[in-house]
Amino acid sequence: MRYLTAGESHGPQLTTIIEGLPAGMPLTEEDINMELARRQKGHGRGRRMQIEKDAVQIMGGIRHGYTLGSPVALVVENKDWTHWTKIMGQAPLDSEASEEVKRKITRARPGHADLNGALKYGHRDMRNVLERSSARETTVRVAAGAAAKKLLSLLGIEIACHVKEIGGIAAEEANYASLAELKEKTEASPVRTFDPDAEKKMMAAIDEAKKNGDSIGGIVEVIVEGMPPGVGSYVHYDRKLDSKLAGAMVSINAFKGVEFGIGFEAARKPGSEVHDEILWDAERGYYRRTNRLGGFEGGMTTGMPIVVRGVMKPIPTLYKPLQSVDIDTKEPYAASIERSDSCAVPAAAVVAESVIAWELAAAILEQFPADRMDALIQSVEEQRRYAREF
Ligand code: EPS
Repeated sequence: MRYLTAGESHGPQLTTIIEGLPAGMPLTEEDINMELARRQKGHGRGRRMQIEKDAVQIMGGIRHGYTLGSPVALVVENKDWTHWTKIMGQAPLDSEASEEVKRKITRARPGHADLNGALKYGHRDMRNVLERSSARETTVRVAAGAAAKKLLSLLGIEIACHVKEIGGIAAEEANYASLAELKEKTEASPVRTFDPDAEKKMMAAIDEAKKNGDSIGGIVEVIVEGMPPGVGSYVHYDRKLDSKLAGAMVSINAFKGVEFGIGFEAARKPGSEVHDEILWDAERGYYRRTNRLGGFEGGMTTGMPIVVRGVMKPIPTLYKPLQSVDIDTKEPYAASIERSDSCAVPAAAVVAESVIAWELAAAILEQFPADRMDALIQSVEEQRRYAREF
């Protein structure tokens, strides 16, 4: 299964085409819109989110609520486009159009794609870079992830996300009885966190950053329950499923690092306190006494919950900008100021959940028969039975 996305932040729409979903899978616009709405929320979002109300249109691949096996095309319109039709228009500009029309950008923002993207593609106007490198694109990554989440849920696999840390304020360890409880609590939180004390402090930190013209980052966690064991592979580097998850996490705008289970703590502990003892009983089959490795051994799922965290740096667009250089004059200048969010970590948790769901669904479709949803459900069930008795 694969997908591509197209579209600029202030262009007419965002588009994705998904290829490889099995036929006969139920999928509706509501399934996708629910996820799009989750991504729009969160304390710290800027004014753009008041303009947009993201809603998907299914433009191909689905009939009467079920996938056909053909590519699925999804579109989300940018409401803000109506204000940008001149600046972002597709038709050539006539010669007397003023420079003002282009809203040209020549002062790169440190930490953004602006300068590297401009010199790679030869853009003297860095708007050509920032319009595509903007995290607005994650809207349709979440739409694609919603299709993946639907597939996982039909296979009895559940996924959730929450915020562990914002601007150096860490939430207490989340003690939840079920993913349903984790979701209920964190979805009700303006910063998508489980710890109500940390929630207040995180919100205050975001307000403080905003007041100072600054931005803050954080850590998000994705948890997956119900993955059958033995998905992925140890036989070659590019089939290790944990490495695909790591790549997907760092592919999210502003994400700089990934951890599984106890993560970097493993460097500070002896092996006896890192590895998970193996047990067996007739009902569960093989399981681990602990889950310090976060659901993976040897690039394959163990059947234990997958626990993966991603680190998001602060958004590089600052209202109090850092020093930069104007690429036309080479003079030092303050970087350009674009409207932005002071903190998008709560929204980024939903993006992380989406890209992880995508990689897991893709790995399942690679390993099991993938043309028909009914056949897929049967073979994943058979894998679970086989693994229990192995
Ligand atoms: C973004 C800048 C802001 C954010 C945007 C990401 O957009 P604008 O420049 O229109 O104010 O709101 O995020 C989204 C639009 C979104 O849907 O998440 C950036 O430069 O990355």
